[in-house]
Amino acid sequence: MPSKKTNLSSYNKEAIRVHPKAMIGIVVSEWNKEITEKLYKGAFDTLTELGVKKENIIRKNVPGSFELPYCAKFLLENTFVDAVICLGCVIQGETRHFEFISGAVANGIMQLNVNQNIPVIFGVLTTDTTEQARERAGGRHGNKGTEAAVTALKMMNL
Ligand code: DLZ
Repeated sequence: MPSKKTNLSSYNKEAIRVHPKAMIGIVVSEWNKEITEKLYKGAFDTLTELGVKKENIIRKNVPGSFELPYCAKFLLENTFVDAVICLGCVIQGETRHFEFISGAVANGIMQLNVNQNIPVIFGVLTTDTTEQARERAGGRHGNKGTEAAVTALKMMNL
């Protein structure tokens, strides 16, 4: 059971089943690219390690996290993905962009989940500082891209 102390970055491989034809979409925000590329690597490596074929992973880039729900919807409507993982990083700045963007993307992804039948995973870091984001993109707090990948596979198994 994941908690504040044990997160999904450490997972039980045996407990996760992957269909050989599983197809996953990953949408990556280009804003804070240093972080989101690490999230992507975490997600991609985890999916392939657990049995998803490289050629069955569709990557799409978007300019910022705000655009993640649109692109997730695009993949749901135009491809045969079994899950979509949205990866982004919103860092608190001097303006109120932070609240608007993180609220909108969380809400947009939640709406996709309740309105259709394919899981869309929220892999968006919302941090006060770049350092906090680094710690969650392969640093001492694990990699939230890995966690998003494990979550996608678990949701596909429901
Ligand atoms: C504009 C903006 C700002 C200020 N900060 C971030 C951020 O920290 N993380 C992120 O993913 N995107 C940011 N953006 C860009 C918006 O997500 C969006 O791409 C633009 O507002 C255009 O719609």
